[in-house]
Amino acid sequence: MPNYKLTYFPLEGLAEPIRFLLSYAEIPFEDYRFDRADWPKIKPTTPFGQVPVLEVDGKQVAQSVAISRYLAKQCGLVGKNDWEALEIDATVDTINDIRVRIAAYHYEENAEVKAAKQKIANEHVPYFLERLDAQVKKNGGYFVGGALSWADLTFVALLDYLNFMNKSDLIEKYENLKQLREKVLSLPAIKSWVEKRPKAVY
Ligand SMILES: N[C@@H](CCC(=O)N[C@@H](CS)C(=O)NCC(=O)O)C(=O)O
Repeated sequence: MPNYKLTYFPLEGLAEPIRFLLSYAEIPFEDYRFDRADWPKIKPTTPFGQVPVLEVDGKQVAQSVAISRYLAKQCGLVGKNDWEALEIDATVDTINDIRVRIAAYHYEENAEVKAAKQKIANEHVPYFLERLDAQVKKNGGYFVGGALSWADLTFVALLDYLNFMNKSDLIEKYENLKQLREKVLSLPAIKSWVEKRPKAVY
């Protein structure tokens, strides 16, 4: 088995979907969480000045979604055919559209711009969530094809971070998404990861 090392800030954020996938695939990995103060030193050692970065036997790669897709291929979470793989990719892109809307206002420092961005998120995010909830209902309790995929793991892995930024439980009103969260969190490998992971510091 190759040697896996995941480098990220000391928090869940964009690394957590990767950690969920590594855990689900039962791939042992070094979960390297550096001190924020060390970032200026680490940044130039990464491929594009951003983290997460995965190293596989010393080879580095960036981009959390691409890394997740790669790991999902290794543990059979990419759908039964190319069409399902496409639907899974599209779902992950929608999940990231939600994250981008929320992060846009969360990280904005100018009060006026922040309020405007929050207004956009307040309109767009429920619109997307309602449709994702209906998608899960239509697909037998999962996002795609009535079976677990990396879209399900990605969604649940990112939820804590999204809820933290949004200061509320985003899926409170969405029964199908809530059931999906319970289903993913009760998978033995995910349950054991969530129990043992460091407490997130955002
Ligand atoms: N599209 C990239 C985005 C990576 C990203 O935005 N990383 C942030 C942390 S969440 C980062 O490295 N920020 C520090 C910097 O840019 O200096 C991914 O999904 O991996």
